Amino acid sequence: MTELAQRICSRARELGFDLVGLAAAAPPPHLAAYREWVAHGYHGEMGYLARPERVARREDPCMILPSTRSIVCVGANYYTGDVPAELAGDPARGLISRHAWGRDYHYVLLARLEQLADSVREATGPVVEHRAYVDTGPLLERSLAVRAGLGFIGKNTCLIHPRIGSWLFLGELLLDAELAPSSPISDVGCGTCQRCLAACPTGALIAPHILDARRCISYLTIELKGAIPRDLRPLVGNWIFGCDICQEVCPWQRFARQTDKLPFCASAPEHAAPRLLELIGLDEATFRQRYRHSPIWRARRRGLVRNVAVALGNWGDERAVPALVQALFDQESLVRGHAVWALGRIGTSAARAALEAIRTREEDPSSRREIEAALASWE
Ligand code: B12
Ligand code: SF4
Ligand code: SF4
Repeated sequence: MTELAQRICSRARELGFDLVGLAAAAPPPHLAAYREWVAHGYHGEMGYLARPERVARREDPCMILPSTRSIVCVGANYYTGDVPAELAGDPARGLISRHAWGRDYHYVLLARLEQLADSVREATGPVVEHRAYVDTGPLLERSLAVRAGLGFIGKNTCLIHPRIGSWLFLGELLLDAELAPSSPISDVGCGTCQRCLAACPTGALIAPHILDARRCISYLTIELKGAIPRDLRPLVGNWIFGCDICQEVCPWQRFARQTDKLPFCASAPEHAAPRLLELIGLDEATFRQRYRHSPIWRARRRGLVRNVAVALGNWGDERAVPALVQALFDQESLVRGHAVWALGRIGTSAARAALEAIRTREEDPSSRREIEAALASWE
């Protein structure tokens, strides 16, 4: 390894990255799989993944920064422990996936990558150009991470490191410096295991290494802006932001080491598994104050409360009825429609009376359809 490469790797570790590797600025190895995935429409409403200019950039990182000669790939362990069992098993609580327990990783890790770029510039002079990305850039991050020796892609589609597992955020630094590439990890993989495919509640892992995002709870609770398809709502359970099931069941996770890196820790167990009844009435100001610096910000208040309504319907307990009845008057029709569904699922006479009462008052066509569907299910 050259002196510069060594310096980059040790500085990346100093900055708190758990994994670092170097990749050549060549098209990533899984391009054909990506193109096929998009062609099948598995990206759903994440239209940016299919836009031709964005696909072209994924095909060749030099389309982003023409002078790119190397890519520094990093991984940050975000495993900060588990929700206490009594909270995790309580259907009156919502589950938030581990990646969203702490501060928004995009900002935390981008700042570290910029510091890494500063160190490169100190070593090489100010001429080196760079671009830093975490998640949102037009890069095939898992594929590049494989090339840089950070791990292998499991059948759950996640990048798994054989000694750390997959609770990892990925990031990249595109550099116009020539660095000898790292070697990919070989001879490890899933073998005959299929646990993640069997465990996925919605059947989103339609085949090994292929995820139909339109069925994935992570997509439904974070990326989807409109209504969650009715047939999938019962399968979402009490996940209210993201989903960790296909990683929790993975045998490689036995190697996960708990990180003490504060940015990714939940401020309290309550944050990782909040009471649903405390969230259904969440107002805009509280949402902003509580989630501004969290990944949960992405769902907006309307998305999060929509998810909470679905989880309450899946809880199915009559104690949820009064709060759901209040949600029938939420300013967002999206929330009202999902509260209707939840009341229909709980199905008590009080729930039915509330729906009868708003039947003629609801003006939004989609919420009206939800009411008719809920009432019809009783007839
Ligand atoms: C869109 C997206 C999603 C979508 C779609 C996910 C998917 N699997 O396609 C949704 C919203 C569902 C999602 C969910 C999650 N995401 Co996401 N997501 C992305 C994003 C922005 C693009 C991914 C993408 O291009 N998907 C299209 C598919 C085709 O590509 P891929 O996921 O890279 O999958 C590769 C393999 O499937 C492989 N492949 C295909 N066929 C075959 C066959 C064989 C034999 C092999 C070996 C490989 C292989 O080729 C693909 C191309 O690299 C990336 C960031 C980025 N820019 O890459 C983050 C990213 C993948 N997500 C991340 C995270 C943390 C998550 C969640 C864990 C969050 C959560 N808990 O809810 C879940 C995990 C769910 C899962 N099992 O993937 C991390 C993954 C870290 C890791 N260890 O893998 C990333 C890298 C963000 C980051 N910078 O940290 N995500
Ligand atoms: S994140 Fe959840 S819903 Fe998505 S593929 Fe994994 S287990 Fe299935
Ligand atoms: S659960 Fe099994 S099949 Fe799925 S990613 Fe882990 S090792 Fe691979």
